Amino acid sequence: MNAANSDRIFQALEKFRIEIPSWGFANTGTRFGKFIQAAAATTTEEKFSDAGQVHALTGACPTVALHVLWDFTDGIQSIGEVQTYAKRYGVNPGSINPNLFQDQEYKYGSFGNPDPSIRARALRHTRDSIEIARGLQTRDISLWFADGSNYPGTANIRQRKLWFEELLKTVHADLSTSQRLLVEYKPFEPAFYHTDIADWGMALLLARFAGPQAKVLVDTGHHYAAQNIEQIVAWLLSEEMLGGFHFNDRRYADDDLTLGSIDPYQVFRIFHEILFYEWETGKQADIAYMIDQSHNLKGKIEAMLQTVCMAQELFAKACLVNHAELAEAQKSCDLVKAESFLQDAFATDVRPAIQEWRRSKGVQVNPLEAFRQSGYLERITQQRSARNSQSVSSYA
Ligand code: RM4
Ligand code: MN
Ligand code: MN
Repeated sequence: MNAANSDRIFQALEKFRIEIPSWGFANTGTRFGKFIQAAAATTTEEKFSDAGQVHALTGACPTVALHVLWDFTDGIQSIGEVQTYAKRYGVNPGSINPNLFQDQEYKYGSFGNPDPSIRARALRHTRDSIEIARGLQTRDISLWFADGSNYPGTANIRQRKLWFEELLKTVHADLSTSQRLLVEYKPFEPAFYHTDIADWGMALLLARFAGPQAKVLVDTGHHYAAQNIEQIVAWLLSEEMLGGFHFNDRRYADDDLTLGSIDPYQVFRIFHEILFYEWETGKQADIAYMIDQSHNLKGKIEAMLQTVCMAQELFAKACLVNHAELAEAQKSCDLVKAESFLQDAFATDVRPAIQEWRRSKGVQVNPLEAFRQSGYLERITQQRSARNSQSVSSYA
């Protein structure tokens, strides 16, 4: 690789930070049961400890996304505790994720629930979440709604849209100037007939309605199989409405598989659209890169390290596209040439340059290998296995 290219990779990696989710270290499962792992984290402190490991080994994950119900057992009162863990384990709180789907009350929805007292409860919880984010001085409140219905005719779709508009506007008014609301969409699951925020267009309309600090969050797993995700990304960039990503890969639906395990070229194309936008406009896209993966079978910390390394690799590949030449080829409709700029960048082995960057940062050249050598996994397995073995895996 020539010096110019390794320079580009250095610069790209310098600004590339990716947030890891606290829930990625906990036991998770499918609707048929959970597979318990002896080393899984069950407390907020353990999640911070594991996230701290990922950051220490990669130097690329300084923040951890938190789920209000799962990580703030005493709500707002837990802020101090979370701050202690952040300091202790060297990783800061990141996006705050309200939980509007787990409580029994939300069986028929949260913001879209026909019962005004349940909508009020959902509003209260979202406001508390904004308060928590403010207390922790974190910027993004990330909203995902399970709201929807399972059978035709059972929900007033238009009315629910109005309730969403009203409540999103109300919570937007609560934001401090530095905070943002991220609105996530998902076509189905847990609702199997209609989902209130099913796609990027609905999320975009609602975010616009809510106010200027609301943006769209693209979870890569939340699309129909044939959808062109990078086009959605390009449109959201063009509208200045792309707030962040939840990265994961999928084969069928919202599978939460490891990023790039099925289709790395797609992630590359997404990064390419972002970098091309930045080159063309001279603006820095203000995007929160986050991972949203729950690994049922793989070791959780290993899978997270694998994901971060893959994200860095694909981002580094995307930064090798020569934008000026690509723009020329596009203008003159030189199709093969234009396409080959992407293909050549994607085919480049960027790993040696990434290793150089890691060396220069004083982090592990091979984070996964270093983790295996570190003894951390053996230690937490010993500490946590007794508690985890008591975990319930069956839903019966
Ligand atoms: C959803 C979505 C959300 C996540 C929940 C637990 O599928 O991806 O971002 O918070 O799962
Ligand atoms: Mn998500
Ligand atoms: Mn999901």
